[in-house]
Amino acid sequence: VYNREHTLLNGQWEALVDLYSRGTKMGVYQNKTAQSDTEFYEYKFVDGFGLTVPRDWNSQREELRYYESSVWYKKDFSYTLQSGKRLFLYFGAVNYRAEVYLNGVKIGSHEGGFTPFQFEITDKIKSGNNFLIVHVNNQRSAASIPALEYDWWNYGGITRDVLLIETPDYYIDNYKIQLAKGSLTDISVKINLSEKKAGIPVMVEIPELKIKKTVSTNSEGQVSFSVKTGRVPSLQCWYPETPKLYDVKIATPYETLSDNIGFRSVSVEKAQILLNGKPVFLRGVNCHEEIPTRQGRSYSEADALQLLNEVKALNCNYVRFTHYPVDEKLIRLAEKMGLMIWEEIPLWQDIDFANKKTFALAQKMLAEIMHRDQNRCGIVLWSVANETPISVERNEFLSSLIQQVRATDNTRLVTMATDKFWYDEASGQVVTNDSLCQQLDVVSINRYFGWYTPWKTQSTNMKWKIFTDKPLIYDEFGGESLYGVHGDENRASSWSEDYQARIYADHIAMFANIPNLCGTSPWVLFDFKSPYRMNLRFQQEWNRKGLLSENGERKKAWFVMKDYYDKKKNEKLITK
Ligand code: GCB
Repeated sequence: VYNREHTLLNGQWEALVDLYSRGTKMGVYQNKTAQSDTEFYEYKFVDGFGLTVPRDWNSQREELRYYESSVWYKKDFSYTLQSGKRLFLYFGAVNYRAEVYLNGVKIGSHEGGFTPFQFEITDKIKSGNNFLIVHVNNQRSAASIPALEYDWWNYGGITRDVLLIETPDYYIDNYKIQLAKGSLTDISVKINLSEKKAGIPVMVEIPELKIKKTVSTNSEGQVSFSVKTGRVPSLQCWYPETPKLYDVKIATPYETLSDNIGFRSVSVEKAQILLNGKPVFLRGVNCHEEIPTRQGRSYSEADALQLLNEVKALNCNYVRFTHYPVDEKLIRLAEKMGLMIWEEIPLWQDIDFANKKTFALAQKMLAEIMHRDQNRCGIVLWSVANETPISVERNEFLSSLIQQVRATDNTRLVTMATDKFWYDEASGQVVTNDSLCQQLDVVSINRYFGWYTPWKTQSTNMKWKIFTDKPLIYDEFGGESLYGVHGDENRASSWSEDYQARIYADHIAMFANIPNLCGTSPWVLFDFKSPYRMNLRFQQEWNRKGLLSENGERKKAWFVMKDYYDKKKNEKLITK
């Protein structure tokens, strides 16, 4: 959407805090003012008393820090839509529920705090002044995704950009331009126009590759073809070290769009992950979409840069964005900076897996994010869940999502994070009972030895033979420390940098025992806000597992991990 003709509706919006969510009953969306002597309204938006969009409300006003309920947002804007044009209202994300009203009339609603949504408003926009009202509610519920409890802050509000997008009457509805599966030279192009009309010429051009091809739509309004890239100039695949993006143009007689698209292939061969056909080790880190110093959601380009600079400083070639889809700005910047990306929907731990509505919601979230990021070559892994408890319902639910990923996108890998494995003292082996992993391309495991799970033996004695026919990512490990605290490296309750660093050293020593290890991502880049963390001496509502403190100071464990990645980077990977 950012490459289309658009107007940002960001900035100051008026806002009403509605603790009991009475506003719908009261008709707040109509924004009425008294017209007669007997009339009155018990709500009124006032200019100057508002909230900034995009941004969570918690970090904007002290009294909203713990707020979990409704806020009504209002924006006045003036617009004149030329005849023959169509207009869409697009939200990057609203956490968690949104009901949208234009000029007093409901135009739609959306559930899910981290994915984009849009409504066509061509017939609803007035020439001149308009008012937009959004009812946002971030109350947690058992049937939601995520559900009632999760280890991060429930930042509410219109947290990402709001755009008005103007298109011609007959517009490019979708384009997917990526390397064809299994090829390092052929680019597959799939384009849909907004209506089912045959014979409309669609041109695709990649000037740097001297590619220019025009194909007419079929009766479905689609074009689908693949182009061979020539030898001169030859296609330069996207690599973390050389994250090449090409300028791509798509044109119909009615509009021209352009995007920066990179081309790479990611696949699995036996127990290895291959990037452009070559084995790759994912040197990653887990990253929440939070700016710790502000205690708020990241929302701007500058925020994205701040987070990703720290990912790069650790010598990473990969980032796991946890536990929800992040802003498109972060994804685009990560790709530009040469980071492979794990993207995940927030099916975190206890989800109502037996609930059909929850399942439909998960399907929709997955579809929304896979659609938004279909052209982002940086994304190599789609994750369907994190640490969910095993049950028949969970297995059916997640298995369907795994199939959905495969049916939508066969050019990336599917995974999920599981913590259902443990060390068996009798056999000296690490074992698992999570059979769902058989369905994945990549098995990803989370286990906090030395923190939640005390070591039962020296880390180097532990034998690993888990799904040895598949690549394995050690996806979460670590422990807590408060920056600046030094103490006993053998005592968890010292909360010391020394104890945390020891956990890292022990894990790194153990990694040599995992034959199918293809990547690691410590938990977590920065200390982050979490209601789970009530130790007032060391935590004060901060999860202290950061390699960096909330102020960006490097803890001892950061240096241990950096040293590991420096060595890993120079290691030659041989095709097994
Ligand atoms: C986990 C979760 C992550 C938590 C982390 C912790 O296993 O996946 O969301 O924040 O542990 O710190 O407990």
